[in-house]
Amino acid sequence: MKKLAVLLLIAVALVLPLTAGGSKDSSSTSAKQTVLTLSEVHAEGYPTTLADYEFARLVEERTEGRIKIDVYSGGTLYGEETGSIEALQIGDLAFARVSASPVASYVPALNVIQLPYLYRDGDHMWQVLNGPIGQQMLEEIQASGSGLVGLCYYDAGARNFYTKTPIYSVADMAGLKIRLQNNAMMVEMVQLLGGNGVTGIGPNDVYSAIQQGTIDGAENNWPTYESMGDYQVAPYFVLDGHTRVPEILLASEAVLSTLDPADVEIIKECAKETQAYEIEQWALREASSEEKVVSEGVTVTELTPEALAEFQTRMEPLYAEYGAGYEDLIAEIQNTGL
Ligand code: BDP
Repeated sequence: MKKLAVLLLIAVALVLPLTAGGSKDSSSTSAKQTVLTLSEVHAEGYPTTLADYEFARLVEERTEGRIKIDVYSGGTLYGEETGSIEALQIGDLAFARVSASPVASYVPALNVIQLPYLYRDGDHMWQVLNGPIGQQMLEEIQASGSGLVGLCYYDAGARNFYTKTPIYSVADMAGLKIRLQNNAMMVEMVQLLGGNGVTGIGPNDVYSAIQQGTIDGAENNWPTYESMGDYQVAPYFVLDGHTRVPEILLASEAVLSTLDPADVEIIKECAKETQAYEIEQWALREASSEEKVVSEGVTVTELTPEALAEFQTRMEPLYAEYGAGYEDLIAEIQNTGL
């Protein structure tokens, strides 16, 4: 009988998960394995989702199965990244792959690395992000006391406006309701262009918001425009390239603090290793998404140098406001690679 009771106890310990991070979260531990959750708004097969799975695979392998990460894609856990960020802060969620844009509401310094027209191109951005400035910014996420830990950056290309009517110049933006990520700086950006920024709509709901007329358009990169199907309801895509906003893989400080510090180091190492993989996947998908939407009839507008210059000069007040106190840093970013 005693033997049976011991066996039963072992079975219960193995099967019944205890909460990790002292919360009601999906993060759980058993005697053998800690199971953690990662939230992702993108669908299966999207570059960031592929990188999430690669991260999970590496962590499980390197911790010899002590840590397992379950990826929830397609926004099934949190359709809005702000929700996942808040869950990380209170330890209700272990990881979230998000855009740097909504993170800036919690770590304002992050606005500096996503100011409109800051980078000359993708290479310039990567030189900055993978150099001391970018790494310092990643550290700043935790140092700011946000409860968030920045693990690594991923590529998300350039963001462009897409609408139901064509845009050839700033004048065509007048009065347009444009969906934006939850970031006050971006709302002001659209205001400076004469439009109205709308926040609070998750990326998976942009299609129906355009279809229903709640908004006139949105802004994003080629893969999101294609993957979410938005090109079917807003078929004009203007190559204004207003921002390059990197993705960030975030962890919950509260959840990480429940793990063995050696495993936390492994987690950080694995995340960094997935960056090159995501960038590779990104390049492939950026090209194939563009090709797909163009073949399905999207009108791509290239701005004349004069029209583009006007988009850029309209951003001056944004630099004055959000760049205040960061003038040297902005100059250093601008001079990187020159
Ligand atoms: C995409 C990002 C995703 C954001 C989305 C958005 O990959 O993380 O949630 O934009 O606009 O490019 O909300």
